[in-house]
Amino acid sequence: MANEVVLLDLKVSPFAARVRIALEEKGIEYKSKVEDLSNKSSTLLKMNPVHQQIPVLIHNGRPICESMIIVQYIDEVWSHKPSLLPSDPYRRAHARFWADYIDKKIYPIGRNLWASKGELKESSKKDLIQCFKILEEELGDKLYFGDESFGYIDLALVPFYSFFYTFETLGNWSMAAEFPKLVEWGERCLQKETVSKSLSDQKEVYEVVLQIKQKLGVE
Ligand SMILES: N[C@@H](CCC(=O)N[C@@H](CS)C(=O)NCC(=O)O)C(=O)O
Repeated sequence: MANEVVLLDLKVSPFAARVRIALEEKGIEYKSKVEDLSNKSSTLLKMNPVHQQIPVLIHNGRPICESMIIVQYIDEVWSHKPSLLPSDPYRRAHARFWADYIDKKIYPIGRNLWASKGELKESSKKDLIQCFKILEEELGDKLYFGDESFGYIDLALVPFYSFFYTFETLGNWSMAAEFPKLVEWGERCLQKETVSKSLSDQKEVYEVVLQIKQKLGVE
């Protein structure tokens, strides 16, 4: 069977970045179709009618939606390459727990920090710092969240490394001073080509966030 792989994509999206990293980790050739979210394509609306969001992976014409579900699909279909999820059921559950924590906390709280002002911005700043404390503790002295090699939790979190400059600048704290282990971990992940070619530059993300803030009227 031919393997046609298309990704409905967007450079600065942390969710799309997860899928790009997974595809690179597995060495899969794919076609990236960049979406304009202010004018969504008919393909996006047809392939993800429920959420109408990117990323969508279209494998031989069939869509898979939601970034971490896509990553698991990639891991299962291209199983000849080293697995992103651990093989031990307990460690798999642990990896899924942390990916779920990142989804439930980092993006929504981080977005509240940069897309709001006043009380909500202040409370989001406190909440986000608390989340990073928890993640820094979970990482501890390990090289990667899973231990010795880059895996599922790292893949779920590392796209948010691109947002570190945005968070610290708009929240007025220093990631390197407060969370040195997370910053070192992010730099370590970036040494992998699969990661560096998939992530956006921190300043580029900041510029995009400033434009969105302007549109929302929360400069
Ligand atoms: N839970 C989704 C989140 C995807 C998401 O938020 N995508 C954003 C871009 S970063 C999007 O398509 N937004 C357009 C919209 O919501 O209309 C995932 O993990 O894939």
